[in-house]
Amino acid sequence: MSGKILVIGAAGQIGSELTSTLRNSLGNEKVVAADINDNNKEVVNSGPFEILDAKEFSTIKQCVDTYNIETVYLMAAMLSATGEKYPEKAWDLNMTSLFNVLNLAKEGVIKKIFWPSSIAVFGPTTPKENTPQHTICEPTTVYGISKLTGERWCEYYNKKYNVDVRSLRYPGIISYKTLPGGGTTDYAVDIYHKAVTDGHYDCFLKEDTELPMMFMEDAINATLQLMAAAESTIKLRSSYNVAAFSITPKEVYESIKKHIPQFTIDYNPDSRQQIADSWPCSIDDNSAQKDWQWHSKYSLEDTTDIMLAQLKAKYESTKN
Ligand code: AKB
Repeated sequence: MSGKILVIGAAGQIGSELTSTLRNSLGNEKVVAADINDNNKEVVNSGPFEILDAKEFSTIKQCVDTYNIETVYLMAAMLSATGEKYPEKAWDLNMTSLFNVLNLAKEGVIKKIFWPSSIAVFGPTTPKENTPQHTICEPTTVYGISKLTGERWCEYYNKKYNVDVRSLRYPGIISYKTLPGGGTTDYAVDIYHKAVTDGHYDCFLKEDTELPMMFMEDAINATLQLMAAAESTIKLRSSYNVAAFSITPKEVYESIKKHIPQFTIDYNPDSRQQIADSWPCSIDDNSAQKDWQWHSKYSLEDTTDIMLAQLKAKYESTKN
């Protein structure tokens, strides 16, 4: 990667860790972070930062011109649960931002795009176990509809205009640095925080709701591996299935209990249960394995070890 990189949505759960990993490997000045707010001080203070609304084409274009940007990671999106509260806003943000960067690439202003899709492209009619790369996709959330539509546009821009756009269907991502916001899989992050701070968690999904998840480091590695792969190896220009492990809230609870025996949990499912019930339990990521040698490294037990150690240290340090 020679040219500069712009991460849009750099203050978010995945965007913030992507920004710091890219800055650590390429140098801070090579990675421009942008977000609608400047709340994430680590991102704001560790390199170039711009306030930017991903819906505004002219603002993105100005930023790309100013910094001579070659590659854009578009991480801004409204996730599944918030999207159901604000369907039109979710559609507007998720689609307008994608067209903005696709059109910059079509015009030759930028060379390469990463855009995240999600397991939300699947729906209740999709086979639930080991969900194949190519299968029935009838999503029932606005977020899922926007991601599936986005996938079709990515493929279209690649085939028609030769745009180098690459994408992954992320499962739920578990991380300790930046909180996720507005997703259905957020419980799998919240539960670790509450285990450390309160010793009790009220879970918004049923105990046996099985969903595909991944530790953040695997998600970042998958993203960077896909972006570094030779163009000829990228056979799918819609979006690749990627998987690590599948878990229920009860299994996460039990893995935490091995470290914190007094930890308790209650299950009070809310509207997010319906969304979770429409998604797959497990994902077949054979195409990613075959095309660009993807393999996950972290299991649930690895994730629990790291999450609890990091969060204990974080909450300890804020006490002092
Ligand atoms: C969500 O829960 O909405 C996201 C996702 C699976 O894309 N984390």
